[in-house]
Amino acid sequence: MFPLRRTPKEPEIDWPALLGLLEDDDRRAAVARLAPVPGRESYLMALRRMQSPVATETLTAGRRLDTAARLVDRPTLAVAGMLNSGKTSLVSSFLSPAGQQRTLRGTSNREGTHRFVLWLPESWRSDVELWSLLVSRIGDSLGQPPENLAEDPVEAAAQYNNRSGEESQLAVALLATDPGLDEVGVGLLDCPDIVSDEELGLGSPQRRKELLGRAATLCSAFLIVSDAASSRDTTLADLMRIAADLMPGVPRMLAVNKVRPRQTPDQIFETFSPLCKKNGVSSIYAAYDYDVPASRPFIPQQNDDDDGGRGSPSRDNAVAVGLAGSSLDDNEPLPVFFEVASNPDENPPASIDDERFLKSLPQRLDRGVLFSQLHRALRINLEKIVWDQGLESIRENAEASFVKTQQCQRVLLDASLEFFANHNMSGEVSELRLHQSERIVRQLSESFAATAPWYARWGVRLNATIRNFVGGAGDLIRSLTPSALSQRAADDIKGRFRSGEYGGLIAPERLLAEIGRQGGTVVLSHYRDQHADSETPPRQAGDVVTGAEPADDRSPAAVRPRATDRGKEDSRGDDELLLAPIERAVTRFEQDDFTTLDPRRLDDAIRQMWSEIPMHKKLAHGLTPLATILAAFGAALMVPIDFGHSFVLAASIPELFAAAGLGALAAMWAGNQGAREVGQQAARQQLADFLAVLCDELGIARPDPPMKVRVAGNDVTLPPSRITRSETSGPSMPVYRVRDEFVGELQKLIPRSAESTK
Ligand SMILES: Nc1nc2c(ncn2[C@@H]2O[C@H](COP(=O)(O)OP(=O)(O)OP(=O)(O)O)[C@@H](O)[C@H]2O)c(=O)[nH]1
Ligand SMILES: [Mg+2]
Repeated sequence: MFPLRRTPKEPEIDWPALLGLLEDDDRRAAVARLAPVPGRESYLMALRRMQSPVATETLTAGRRLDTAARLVDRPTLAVAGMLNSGKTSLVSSFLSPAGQQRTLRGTSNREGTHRFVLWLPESWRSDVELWSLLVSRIGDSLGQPPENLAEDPVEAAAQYNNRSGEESQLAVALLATDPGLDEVGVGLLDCPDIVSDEELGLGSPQRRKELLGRAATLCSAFLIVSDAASSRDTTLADLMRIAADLMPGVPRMLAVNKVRPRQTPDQIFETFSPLCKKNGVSSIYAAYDYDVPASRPFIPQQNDDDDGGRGSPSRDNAVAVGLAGSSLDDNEPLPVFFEVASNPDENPPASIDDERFLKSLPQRLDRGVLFSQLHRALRINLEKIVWDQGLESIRENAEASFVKTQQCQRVLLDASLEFFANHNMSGEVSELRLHQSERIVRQLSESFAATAPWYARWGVRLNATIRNFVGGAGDLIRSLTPSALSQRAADDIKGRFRSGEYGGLIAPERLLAEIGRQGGTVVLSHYRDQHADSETPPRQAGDVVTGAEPADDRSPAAVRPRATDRGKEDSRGDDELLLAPIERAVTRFEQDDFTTLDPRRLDDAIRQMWSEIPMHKKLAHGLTPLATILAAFGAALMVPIDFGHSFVLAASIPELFAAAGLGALAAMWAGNQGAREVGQQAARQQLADFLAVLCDELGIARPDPPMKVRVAGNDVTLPPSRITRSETSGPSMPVYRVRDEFVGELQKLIPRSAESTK
């Protein structure tokens, strides 16, 4: 027995399980949201957030595949063959009497089949979803949607024969259902012959062959019908070759009809088997000419009642009556096909068991084959949607969120550096500046006062230690500038800070202007988007756009003009939105900056410095060095107070000295590695803290990993911020990452096959 069943190699996709994964927003979630609030998103949620149509496409493709998987149980047998060989008669033999009436049989051209007629079990109509999928599948394979075969035999005959005479009709399959096929559970495709002359105008042999090829993709087996006299006909050889070419993996069988009694079944076998072997045809069936009484001894009778009934009893009666050569209700007799064997002993009707009747063939067909091709196409489609479209756009979106966040962080760092860094003539950062917080000023003044030699302290009303300073900045300033002279000196120095001659005075407006200058209003698109949202129809806030800048591409240009096109008023609007969070950031930094200088290293550095100052050298007029130094510290504290809150002065220690006119001291400090490092270390911490607070308030994730700054030709990594993260109530720019756990699970449930990557 030939192997009719082929093992399906296609990977099975469990759609409900896959859907579960695509909806999972927990353990197997597709996306991790890292900022602003950590969380997880499922594949479908992520696509919906991105407003991607792929979410719906995935669901549609999945459902189609799922439906197609259920069509696997619905095989169809192609019945093709020689002109007038009895193809339609063979198909008829499976139908109910009513169905038989709707077929068209006969030798004249008016009785020829000139359309593809697909007979399906009546029961297949009951599942509406499956039926429509089936119908669309038929349409897809032939290129035109099918047409129903009329219930009325006369009309049906006209359709069968294509009496409307249009060649194009050849591609419109006729679709009929019949209860006679319910038991066997297969469809039968009654094909037109492929030799009918072009002159008929009903499709050239070439066109018929081409359509046969397409129709063949619907079928899970191919039955070639020939009459006994055609064993040497080249058309038969052609047909066999075509079938082999069209459906290489599909079982092919030969049905020899109208066998005359002078040929025994084994002779039939002998006659046709060389051709069959050559073309990979696996079985030979034969039916004796029912019109010849001498055939009767050769015609076996299948007993349907024993096996639970493979056909309708009425049809069996028709066949049985047919065998007797008479007719029933206008029904013509029908041929009875059985498999012939090479051994004559196996061919007498009595030794033909049920398996050898053609009517048993459907039971033995591989039901997985019919829709395997469709199934495969749908699986690849789903695979492509999920992997190449869905996951890919989620990935791009996540990458874009990273890139955008990094751009924002870079802008904020560069803007901060304008204040927090001292730049040399060529614009490079030569040193970082310290936020001259009360804490830092207090530390510096204490250390300078405690270590100062006697000559330096002259005229300063301070004890050896000023560690008993109490109260706020005001008290500290009074202690630092105790005399009218030192106050005047402090005022002068203050003027130099305020004018920007020394240090960086961080005022929210100036920081905003700097952020703007660095391109911040473009990269901080979440602010612009929110602004635009309040003017235009609502859109999801915090949504990061996939792909390249600018983000404006997303909304119709008509509703929202591009940033560059907008007038000054609009950009002022954007600036106003940014000002409040920047103000909050500066104030918060001012309050939360607890950075101190390393006290031991500070004292060491200052002590060493004092020792290096030549005792006799007058460093300033009127005031001793210590008094001048303290006046400079006092001035540094006064600057922000003068402006009110949310101002921060950043200045390096050498800058403080330089502003106080202590150039030699400035050079000395800058030249002493230990001294320089003690200031730079604290400055790095402060810069990191300032950046972190700025990020928090502007709704941008803090840099992770920490950012680098190039200082005096070296890459310096900023430390992690010590200020606790706070959430902004304003717009934020989320950061997403695709989770490996999801990709791993996806690979298990819908493996990426080689075909889909083509
Ligand atoms: N004598 C005899 N006639 C048969 C037998 N089987 C079919 N026929 C007749 O052969 C003629 C052609 O049969 P169809 O079933 O229409 O053949 P077909 O292959 O569908 O024909 P086309 O579709 O026109 O190619 C009909 O008149 C049938 O009655 C048989 O075993 N013996
Ligand atoms: Mg026919």
